[in-house]
Amino acid sequence: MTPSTAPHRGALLILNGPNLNLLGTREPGIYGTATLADVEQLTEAAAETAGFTATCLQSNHEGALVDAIHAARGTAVGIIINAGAYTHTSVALRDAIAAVELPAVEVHISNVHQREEFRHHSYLSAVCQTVIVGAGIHGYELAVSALDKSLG
Ligand code: DHK
Repeated sequence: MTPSTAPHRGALLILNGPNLNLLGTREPGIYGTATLADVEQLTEAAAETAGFTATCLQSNHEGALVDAIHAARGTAVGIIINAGAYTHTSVALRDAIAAVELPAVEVHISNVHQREEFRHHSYLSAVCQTVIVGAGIHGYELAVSALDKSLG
């Protein structure tokens, strides 16, 4: 029988940080009305189409995000991360991404460069292969596409 999906290329870890559990009701003028479940569904679908599986995790806790990145080593082939506000504060997340040596894509739903000055700097960008901002939740699909290409 012909397989109905692309060959399995491994797992992508999809990480969402603080306050992203509130998507759908949180500042909809900035973040839109889609929920975290919607984001995870569309990312899983994009991953599956590209031949990956997706493991989704959201946490409001920095250490839980660090632990998830550590656990990705050996279990995932790439990481997509919207670290929320930790993007602008967390050396720990930056060091975790660097430590596991997996290709990572940083996503922000909003265009952080059009927003407050404190959102313009990211501790993560320098250790991520790709940065996607301002594409709304479509940014997560673009992130899958970026990993699809780079992982060959
Ligand atoms: C999400 C957040 O929670 C903010 O703290 C970031 C990002 C922007 C986003 O656009 O997805 O500054």
